Amino acid sequence: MKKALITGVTGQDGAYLANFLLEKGYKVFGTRRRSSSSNTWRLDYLGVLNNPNFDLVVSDVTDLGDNIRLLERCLPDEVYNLAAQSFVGTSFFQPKLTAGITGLGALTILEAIRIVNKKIKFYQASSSEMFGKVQETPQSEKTYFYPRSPYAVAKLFAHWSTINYRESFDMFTACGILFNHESPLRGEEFVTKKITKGLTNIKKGKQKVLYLGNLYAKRDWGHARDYVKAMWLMLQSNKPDDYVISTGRTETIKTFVNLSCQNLGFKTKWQGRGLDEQCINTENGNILVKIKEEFFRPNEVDLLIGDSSKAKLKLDWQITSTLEELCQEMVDFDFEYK
Ligand code: NAP
Ligand code: G4F
Repeated sequence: MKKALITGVTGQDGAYLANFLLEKGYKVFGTRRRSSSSNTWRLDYLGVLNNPNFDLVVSDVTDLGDNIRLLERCLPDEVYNLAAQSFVGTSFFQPKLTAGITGLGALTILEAIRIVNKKIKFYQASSSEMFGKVQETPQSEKTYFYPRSPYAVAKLFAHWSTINYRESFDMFTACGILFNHESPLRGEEFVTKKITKGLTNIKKGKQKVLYLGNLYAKRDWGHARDYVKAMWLMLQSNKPDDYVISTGRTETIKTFVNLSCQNLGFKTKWQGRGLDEQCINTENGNILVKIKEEFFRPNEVDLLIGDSSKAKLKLDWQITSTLEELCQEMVDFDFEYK
């Protein structure tokens, strides 16, 4: 039985990846950091928590000794490093904390692997945010990086550290440069979930208005379920390498609002410009969406669209969900659950 260790298993990707690996017959260890309250609802929802082949262990990616003991205890064949302060907005206000977890955290685990057993395969959750102010479109493995946030800078440190350990110590390390991926289990501060949850709440009469920031940034959104499969495929390959994972389609935040409105049966029109732009429910004249300055970032990533030809060719990776299907699944979940 193969053994995998997932850091950050309580997050969106951690839950889907644990579920995927258990279905593949793995023994899975997932780490959660010490907290005074439980946040294992995603694992619970997917039925991972009750699986006899799943163990939830307490560990923090920033502590080397902790990580060495963790590896000695679990003896994994594969480590998936998903733990991060992953919210770009927060990284502008907590840059040092973000660098410590998102950047140095990866280095800490790489170092622990180097000390305990160099044969352990390592996956690093790199990000399309590293392309930032994009130097070419679409973005591929060959595109120059231009990070625009403390989060992206930290991810770039982790990315190059992962490549550096591969080249220096002959370790099997792979980076997945993943573009935005969403799901019903997405964290509530990320824009897609904020939109589906906010509009659903309005539909149910539990919220009056949804406040958003920049409606014109463009993102390449896929489904998290498809993207965790790519992580696994990278570690099954004969040779360690880095891969862009994306859908190749980009849309504005405004388009995602429109899709969500359609799914909820709202008839809408947009009016106004800039901070005065609003989305109106034409059936009753109520304002559904307003703009708030606080949700704009000091620095924006205007356009992301990925070219994942390499992953398709070398890993035989494919997407199975369209943006329309993803949005529908999120809206349905928000309507029925919680
Ligand atoms: P997420 O939902 O925010 O999950 C992050 C996980 O990291 C959570 O389980 C969190 O624990 C954990 N964590 C935070 N600080 C930690 C620490 N010091 N020690 C141990 N664990 C810690 O993120 P996600 O969307 O699943 O993304 C997974 C990874 O992929 C992240 O590294 C993210 O940066 C990266 N990524 C995501 C996307 C995307 O679109 N989703 C795209 C590219 C890359 P708590 O639950 O306690 O907070
Ligand atoms: O949903 P977001 O917060 O995701 P962002 O910043 O693209 O980062 C996500 O994807 C990255 C991969 O590219 C990951 F590495 C990272 O961990 C995370 O998962 O924001 C998307 C866009 C931004 O342009 C933002 O300015 O939506 C815009 N936006 C507009 N109004 C908003 C809002 N974002 C949030 N979170 N909240 C708003 O009210």
